Amino acid sequence: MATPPLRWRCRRHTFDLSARPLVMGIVNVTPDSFSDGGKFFDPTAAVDHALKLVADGTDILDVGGESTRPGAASVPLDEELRRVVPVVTELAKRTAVPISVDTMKAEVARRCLDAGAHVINDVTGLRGDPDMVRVAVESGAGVIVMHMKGNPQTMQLDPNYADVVGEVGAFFDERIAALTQFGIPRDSICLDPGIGFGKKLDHTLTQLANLGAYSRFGLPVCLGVSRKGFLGQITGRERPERMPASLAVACFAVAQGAVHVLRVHDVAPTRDAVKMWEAIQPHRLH
Ligand code: 8Y4
Repeated sequence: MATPPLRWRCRRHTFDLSARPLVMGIVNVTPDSFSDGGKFFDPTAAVDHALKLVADGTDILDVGGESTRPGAASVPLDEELRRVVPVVTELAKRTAVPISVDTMKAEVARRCLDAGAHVINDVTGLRGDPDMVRVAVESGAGVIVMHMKGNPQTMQLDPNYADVVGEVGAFFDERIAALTQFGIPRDSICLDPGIGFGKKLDHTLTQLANLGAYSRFGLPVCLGVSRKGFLGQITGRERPERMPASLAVACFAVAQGAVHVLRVHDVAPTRDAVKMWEAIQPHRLH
């Protein structure tokens, strides 16, 4: 059966997701990742890292200034703006690669879109800030609608589901209906099962084994597994040693044919894996 074309509209850029999955490279702009050690945040290191990801073949840069790790403290608006806006501004001048902004704050999204960003990656699924939907509508930005049970402070306390895939699918149904009603074009929406966001190991493995369940929406699906805790639970490895497991899971997801955007730290190996999948895929017999 021929698969229909799949496109993702993000302002002046439209991604073609029929041919191969996109690689989204993670650019963390937090003091623990890049800092001059003083009062003033130095965007140079973050920009240099992002440009390295561009050289490695990233299709999108996901710039974030607020750690969303379980239990992480929230970052005040002025501090988040001070971290990400200079980085997005500089990147928009120095690369044509589309930029995504990982934020829960409408004002951060708006300022980054003004600086040239294309995508809002909001881990609350645009439920966190009441102004976020308006920012998305007015800008025409692509939006990543991620599932999270609870909030970053509470999500890993004791998440429970009767049917995790069914509940996340119902969440997508509700969000797509609400967002399109408010004027966000359907073809600008990308869905994300939110790996590790209010899920125990069993929930994560169930989602990863059944990603095809989210294909019924006919929308792109983004997956973020890179270096996450569940990989450590299975392999016993700490974060710096989780690249091979991250890559393996990304490949298993892509091979299911149900993932279109891979959010990763390690762009170069992921890009190689995608190239290999792209070479093999057309040789499938009917
Ligand atoms: C090392 C450092 C290991 C950080 C794990 C982490 C997703 C996301 C995050 C995701 C989308 C993270 C912002 C969690 N995860 N956005 N953001 N999908 N769309 N933790 O899965 O990477 S932050």
